[in-house]
Amino acid sequence: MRAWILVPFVLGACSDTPDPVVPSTGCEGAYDVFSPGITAETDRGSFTLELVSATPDPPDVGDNDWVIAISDGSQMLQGASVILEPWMPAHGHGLNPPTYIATPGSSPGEYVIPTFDLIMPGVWEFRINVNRVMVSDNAVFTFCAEG
Ligand SMILES: [Cu+2]
Repeated sequence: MRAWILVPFVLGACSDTPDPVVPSTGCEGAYDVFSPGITAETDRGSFTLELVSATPDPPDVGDNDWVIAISDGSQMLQGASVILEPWMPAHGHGLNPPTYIATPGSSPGEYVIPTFDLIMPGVWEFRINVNRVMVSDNAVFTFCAEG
């Protein structure tokens, strides 16, 4: 009888114990190899994103500056809301601030992402939401910051 009473207590104690496994900060798993001009389609095929330039090249720990060009399949997409959310899937965290709202770039369809500071090495997802009038769609670039 006593053993059955103890079981929930033991399970509860386990779930409060910090995970002893240290998440990887290495370049493991699936990620894209950066080169200027690399493209990504949005999930529902509404838009194509081109990562025109990244400083540093390739993306790395510390301050990063990106320019993205977006088309809708027939023409460059102007006047869109473009928001970047860097996310580290292996660790379940992003950055602070979590999101970066792009401003229009120097040519039609170009968007400049405000400087974002990658806080640690490892594989990062760069989740980008594009919203234009009634169409909202998402694309992801995945790169490893070697540090
Ligand atoms: Cu992390």
